[in-house]
Amino acid sequence: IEWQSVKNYDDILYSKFNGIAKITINRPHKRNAFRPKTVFELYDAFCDAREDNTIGVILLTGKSPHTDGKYAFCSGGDQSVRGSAGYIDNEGIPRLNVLDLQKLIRSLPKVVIALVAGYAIGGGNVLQLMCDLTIAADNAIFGQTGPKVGSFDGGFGASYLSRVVGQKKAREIWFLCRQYNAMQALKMGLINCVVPIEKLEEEGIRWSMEILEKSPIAIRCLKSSFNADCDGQSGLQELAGNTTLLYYMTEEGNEGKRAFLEKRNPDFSQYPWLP
Ligand code: 2NE
Repeated sequence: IEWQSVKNYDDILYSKFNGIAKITINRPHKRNAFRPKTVFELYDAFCDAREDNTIGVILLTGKSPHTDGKYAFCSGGDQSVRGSAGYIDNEGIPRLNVLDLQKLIRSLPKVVIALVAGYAIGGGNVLQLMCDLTIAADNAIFGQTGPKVGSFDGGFGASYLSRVVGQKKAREIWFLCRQYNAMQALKMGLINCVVPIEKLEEEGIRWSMEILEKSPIAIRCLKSSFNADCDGQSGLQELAGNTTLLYYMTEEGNEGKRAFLEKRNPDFSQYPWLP
């Protein structure tokens, strides 16, 4: 695969190839923990991939291994910049901007696949959870640490996690703060499959290519339908946005617009009231 770099960032790498965007958290010395800047850069890259209509699948991964040989997808919020009201950016402003990133990954109408090698811990586990699919290497380790380090994610990190692995398991994960290996994560339904570490990206590309053969509108409607089941009014907004999109693509919808612009009454008589 000849990945084409799209833009230079400080904390992430961003490249594209044949309908696939790859976003890599690039702070291996911190096990790919994110600071506010990392999250702003991730947000920017995800927006670019959302807006690019040649891109159908986005891979999210972490730069690994570090020079000590250890792998990480992401170890959550960078505790060394955590202040009294959030993670402090260069201007001294406390932020929890990863919550905006979670919402973006959830709602963008393309498939996001996490490729997890090594640690997906704390906010890093929540990030992989937010992705539509997760492919893990056999060395992957998952877990939450919030109650140990004075934090928690009571949003998607609790509610969606419990939809994915069930209430009992989600409570276990948060209350005990244990680490789970790839096979345990697979068994609890937290991830989709486990592959040897050297096959991780190859498998991600294989899944992406299979998805890219499918109908873009069917995939986007399915993603918003899955979201609507859990996401209340914002889930319904996404789903309904797709019905409006499809309506705009019809002759019937265009008759309304044309009539307005031509300053005449619309004529919908030729369009049936389907059963
Ligand atoms: C990930 C884990 C288990 C890896 O352990 P190990 O033994 O392989 O590595 P080590 O030595 O702990 O880490 C290597 C270097 O990375 C830094 C460490 O401080 C260390 O730095 P040096 O001593 O070499 O200078 N590092 C690792 N994770 C970091 C982090 N999150 N922030 C800053 N520096 C980090 C082990 O490293 C670990 O348990 N990490 C902490 C995991 C954690 O508690 N994350 C935050 C959870 S809270 C959160 O993410 C969150 C939330 O709850 C709600 C909203 C938003 C975020």
